[in-house]
Amino acid sequence: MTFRFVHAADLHLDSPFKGIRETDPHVADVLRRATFDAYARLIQLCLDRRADALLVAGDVFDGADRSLAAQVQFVRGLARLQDAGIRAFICHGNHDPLDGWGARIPMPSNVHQFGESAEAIAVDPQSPSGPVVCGISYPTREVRSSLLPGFPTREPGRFTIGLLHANVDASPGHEAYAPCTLADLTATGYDYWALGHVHTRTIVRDQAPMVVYPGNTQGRHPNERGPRGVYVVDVDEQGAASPAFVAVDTVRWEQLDVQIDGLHDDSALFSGLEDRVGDLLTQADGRHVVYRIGLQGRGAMHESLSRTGTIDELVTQLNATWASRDPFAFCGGVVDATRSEIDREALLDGKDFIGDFLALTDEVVRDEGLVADLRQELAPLYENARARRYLEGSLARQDDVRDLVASAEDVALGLLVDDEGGG
Ligand SMILES: [Mn+2]
Repeated sequence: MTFRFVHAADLHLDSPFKGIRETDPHVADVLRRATFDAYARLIQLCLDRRADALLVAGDVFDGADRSLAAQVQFVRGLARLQDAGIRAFICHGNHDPLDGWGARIPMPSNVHQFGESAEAIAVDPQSPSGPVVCGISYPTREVRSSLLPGFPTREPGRFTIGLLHANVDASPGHEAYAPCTLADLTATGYDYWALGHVHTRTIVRDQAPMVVYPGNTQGRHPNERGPRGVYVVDVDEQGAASPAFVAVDTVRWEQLDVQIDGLHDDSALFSGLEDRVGDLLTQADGRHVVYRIGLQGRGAMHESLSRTGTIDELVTQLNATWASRDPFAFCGGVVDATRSEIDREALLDGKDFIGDFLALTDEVVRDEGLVADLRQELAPLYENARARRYLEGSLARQDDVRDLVASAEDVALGLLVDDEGGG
């Protein structure tokens, strides 16, 4: 027996894009189509790889009031699979529960849509020992208990896939819908759990039963960065081979973090950014890129960036160069977290609180006795199991204490200077 399936989830068709401050028409058009284009690539992948089945683990649509355009395009893609003799198995999740269906468009006969009771469906009805897909759909948006108890028991000798939209082991950052644990999934004895819901691809368990989130097919906001796609899985008598990731996204979200320390003029910052944007495009494998810039650090550039209009100007210039290319790189926003430069020597000479504070830290690190005292005082903290989790390094050497004092001075100085109106 050989069997190849494509595992996808969280298509979120017709999803609006969040976190873009302004958008030019060309970029807006690509973004509007992005979830559909990713879906088209997914269908083409199934055809090119001659898959036996496509599995979609929920959140096909973005909203319960799914758009007609999304439904029509979804069915159209499935019909292309039907023409090639490829089966499709779909379950619905919290974004597209069964009670949210608006227009009911008939599905092609190659498609099995799971209902609100779990059931086992043979991939090939003619083959009594072939692979089986067991799945269930959310009847309604809020499913707060595990859906696993309703799943059929595994038929011996048949490769069995579970298809489910669920939060395993309370994955943070995702609603606790259909919560279950990895142990629960393992206990079913299935061969592969094709999951959806967590948007970042994760192989939770890499041996039978494999437990896999493919992530969404298209990133939709600044926190869904990097390549997005699906897994292709080959199965033979030995079981499933390692899932192979294939990107199907059309637009990639990226983050450019830039330190302004040591930069002295706008043109140095700008040309540095130009280079980084070029790199982003080179690394994006032919995809469009939407990126945000995070400006950090302390330096002379802070004053210039704080002037009204400077950052808008920067974005305008970058987009003038890169946003009209094909593929484009579009700057969707800038977060300026820069701070003003600190002249420690000048502050140390000051006859104020900051000057006294710096003189004190200098005194502490010079005095072996004070360093030893401090080390003794801090030792219990470093031995405390809970505090340990938040502490880096150790206090094994006297110099570790000096490093700690230097870091503390840095933090305190930043707060003190900014508090006094320095930026
Ligand atoms: Mn989702």
